[in-house]
Amino acid sequence: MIPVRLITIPFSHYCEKARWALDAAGVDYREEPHPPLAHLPATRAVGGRSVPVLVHGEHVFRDSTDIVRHADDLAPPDRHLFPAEAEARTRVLAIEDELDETLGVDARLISYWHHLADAERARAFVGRMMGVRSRIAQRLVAPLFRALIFRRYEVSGAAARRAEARVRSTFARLRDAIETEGYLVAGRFTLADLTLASLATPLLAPPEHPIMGQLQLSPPPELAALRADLSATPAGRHILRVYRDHRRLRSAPREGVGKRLLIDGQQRLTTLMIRRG
Ligand SMILES: N[C@@H](CCC(=O)N[C@@H](CS)C(=O)NCC(=O)O)C(=O)O
Repeated sequence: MIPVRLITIPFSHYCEKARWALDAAGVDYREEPHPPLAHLPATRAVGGRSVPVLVHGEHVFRDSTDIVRHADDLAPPDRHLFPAEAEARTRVLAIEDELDETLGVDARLISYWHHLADAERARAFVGRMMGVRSRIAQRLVAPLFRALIFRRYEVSGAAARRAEARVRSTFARLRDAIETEGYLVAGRFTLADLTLASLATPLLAPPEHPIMGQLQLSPPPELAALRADLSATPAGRHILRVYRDHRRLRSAPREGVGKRLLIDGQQRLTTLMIRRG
C-alpha cells in the first residue's frame, strides 16, 4: 500500500480539519507532528510552507481543502463528507471556503492574543505547546515566539476585538440552518459541519479533540469567558455536539495519542535547535 503522511503542528485547527477528514474517510495515514517553526524544514522539503501537508505517494496536497477533497475521494460510499446532490455539494464547498478565510483566521488570532499578550502566560504557553521545559529557556523563547506570531498573523488587542465581533456574527448567521435542519447542509453531517467544528477549536476546545483534550492548557480568564459565552450559543452547542457525535478516530480512541504526538514534536524541535545551534 502507498504510504500516506500528514505533516502537522498537532494543535493547529487546519490540521485538525485535515486529520478529522482522513479519520472520517477511514484513510490509513501516519501523522508527522512538529512544533511551530520546526515544521518548516518538513513542509519546505515537499514544496510547501504551512501545515497541514499530505503526501500520498508522488502526490502532495498543501492545503487543508485539497486534503479533505482527496480524503473524500478515498472514502468508501458510506463515509462521504460531501453530499451527492450538486446543489448541496456547492453549498458545502461555499461554507467551507468562507469559514477557512474567516473563522479559521479569527479563531487563531483571538487565541494567540489571549495566550501570548501577557509575558507570564506566553512563557507557560511556550512551555506547554512547544515542549520547552526549562524556565530560563521558556523566558528566552517566549518573547521571540510572540514577536514572530504577532507579526505573521497581525495580532493585536484591536485585531482580536474585531475578530471576536466577526466570530459572533458568523455564529449568528449559521444559527438558522442549524436550528431548522439540525446540520449546516442537507440535514446531515457534512464537510461544512466538520470545518465549522474543527476551525472553532482554538475557541471552544471540545474535550473530544484528539490533541487539545489531552493538553490541559488552562485558558486565560478572558478566553475562558469567551469560551463559555460562545459554547452557549446555538452554533457553539452544535459544534460541541458534532464533536461528541461525529469525531471518530481512525481506530478506537487511543489513550495518550495527543501526548505522544507532542512528545514526538518536542523531540523534533530539540533536534532542530541542536542542529542549528
Ligand atoms: N489555507 C491553509 C491555512 C493553513 C495555515 O494557516 N496553517 C498555519 C497553522 S494554523 C501554519 O502552518 N502556519 C505556519 C506557517 O505558515 O509557516 C489551509 O487550509 O491549509
